[in-house]
Amino acid sequence: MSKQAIEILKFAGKDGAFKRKASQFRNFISSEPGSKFTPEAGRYTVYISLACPWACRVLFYLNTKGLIKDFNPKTSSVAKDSIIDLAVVHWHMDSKGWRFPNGEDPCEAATQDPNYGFDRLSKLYYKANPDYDGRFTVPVVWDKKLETIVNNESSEIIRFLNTEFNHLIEDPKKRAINYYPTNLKEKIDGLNELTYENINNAVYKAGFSTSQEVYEREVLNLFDHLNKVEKILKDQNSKGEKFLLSNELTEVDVRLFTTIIRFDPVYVQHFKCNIKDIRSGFPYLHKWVREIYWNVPGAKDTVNFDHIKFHYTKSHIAINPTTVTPLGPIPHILPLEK
Ligand SMILES: N[C@@H](CCC(=O)N[C@@H](CS)C(=O)NCC(=O)O)C(=O)O
Repeated sequence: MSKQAIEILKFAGKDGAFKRKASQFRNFISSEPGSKFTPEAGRYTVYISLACPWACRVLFYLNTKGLIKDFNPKTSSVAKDSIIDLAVVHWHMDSKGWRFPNGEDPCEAATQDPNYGFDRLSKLYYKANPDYDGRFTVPVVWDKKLETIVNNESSEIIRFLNTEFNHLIEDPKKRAINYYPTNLKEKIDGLNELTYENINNAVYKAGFSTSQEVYEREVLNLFDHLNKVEKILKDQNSKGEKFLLSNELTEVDVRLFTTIIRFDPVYVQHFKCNIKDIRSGFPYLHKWVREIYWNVPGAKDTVNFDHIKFHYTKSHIAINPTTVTPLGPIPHILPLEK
């Protein structure tokens, strides 16, 4: 079997449809009595890829809530007294998964593994569980004290980052940020359900499908739901509210943002999600994504278009065997006022 065929089979099942496996480490950091993983400054390292929309949800929380301090987007360094440490993998993912840069293959904005100097993320998974049999995905929350993975599921990680470290955050404005306020919980959960399957994961389902029929079904469903979100944002706009559920950013905005910011630069061409693009086809989504990118303090630095574009186009060799990365769109995101 050719290398390309194997690469495709990794993602798509026999019916040509992409199926995402469930994450396996599902513990919570909590200050509740009896908790195994308590919130402590300097105890945890978060491993991410700047390319990955799931991992960048977590980076968004770390940076906007001040859990990492003085984040430098060019090097990914953070201040030594940050509450949580950060590790960033190379944008290139090969058949053995994510890896760290080395002398022969440097990578701007990637870091070394700060805990063990591992060359690959897989080694961290095996350190936590020698019998691990899942994929070596980012994000990962690593506990330095118990030397294990706390959680590798972004939707859960962002929940405990939202509340459990607040007492350690110095800046009162950042401490007060609450992306999952009690009065909106139900609405957030409801909208998450719609956006996860039909937008966040749908771009992958369209892009990794190996059958025309599955692709068409998925891409049409995706655009159907982009239209629904566009309508929500239009209604919000007429009420003078900037975001999906209120005038304040919530979890549902952050979860959708990391997908929509990748849409025009990558998903349109690489995942064939090209019925329309965001900038010319969805005025309200376009306004919303730029509002977050340009105006939410700390948001812009969580977006690295080089990592995003290089990762998808040079790692998925089944989709792009030449590994040539398209230059456009230029610019990757338009200014706010256009
Ligand atoms: N459900 C997980 C999904 C994470 C995920 O699929 N991450 C991808 C990167 S975008 C990954 O690390 N893939 C590595 C692989 O499949 O080998 C989450 O939201 O945390």
